[in-house]
Amino acid sequence: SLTMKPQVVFVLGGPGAGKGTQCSRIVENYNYTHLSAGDLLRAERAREESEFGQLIANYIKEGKIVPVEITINLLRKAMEETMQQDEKKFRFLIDGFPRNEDNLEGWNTVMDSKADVKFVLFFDCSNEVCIDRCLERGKVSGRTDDNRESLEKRIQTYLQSTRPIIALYEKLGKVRTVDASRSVDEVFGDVKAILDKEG
Ligand code: UP5
Ligand code: MG
Repeated sequence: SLTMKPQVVFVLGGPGAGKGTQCSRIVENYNYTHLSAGDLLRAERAREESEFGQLIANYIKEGKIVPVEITINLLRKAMEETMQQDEKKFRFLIDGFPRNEDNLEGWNTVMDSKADVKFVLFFDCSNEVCIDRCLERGKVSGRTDDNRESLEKRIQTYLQSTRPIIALYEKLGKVRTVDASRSVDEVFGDVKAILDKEG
């Protein structure tokens, strides 16, 4: 049978910018599968037999970016499983990846020939709003990195490593930017306009 080449939208933005929230809204309204690199890493961390559990735990707490070999395998497996279960599910939102040069190199090596990156959906949000949202969530999330110390590091990593990746895609004309500091509904209004236009 004919298998479609996976169509990918990278979803980027600072910690707490609303990537996961908006991806959930997209999935409710469009034919996309949401894959959060962070969620996949947290699930791998929780797996008893994982040889990477401790490494992932340390990286996440320190707000550092896990070596791409680990992340890319999780993403590739999740994409393959999704398409094996339903070949019509070939559109993916890849949330929180690629975050640095290592990530981008890993993607280009393993996935570039296997998938098309349509564009980058960039949730633009001030550091202050990002920090406030994560600290608020930290009261109930149980996430090991929703505390002030980890958040400082996550913001630093975002500014130093991830912004340059977004800038690189910007030069290629591939970034669609949304002001993510507004309400969930307002942000999603802009997201819808972008997706309706891009198809
Ligand atoms: N909220 C959301 N939208 C709102 C709005 N418009 N107005 C008011 N509140 C809003 O939202 C965060 C919080 O804000 C929630 O409480 C939400 O209700 C509220 P969410 O949608 O979860 O934001 P998101 O951008 O997804 O925030 P998240 O914390 O998931 O972002 P990070 O990028 O920091 O986390 P991620 O899970 O992607 O990565 C965590 C760590 O994993 C990284 O620091 C890194 O150590 C590791 N990692 C890698 O190493 N490699 C990867 O490829 C990916 C992750
Ligand atoms: Mg998230």
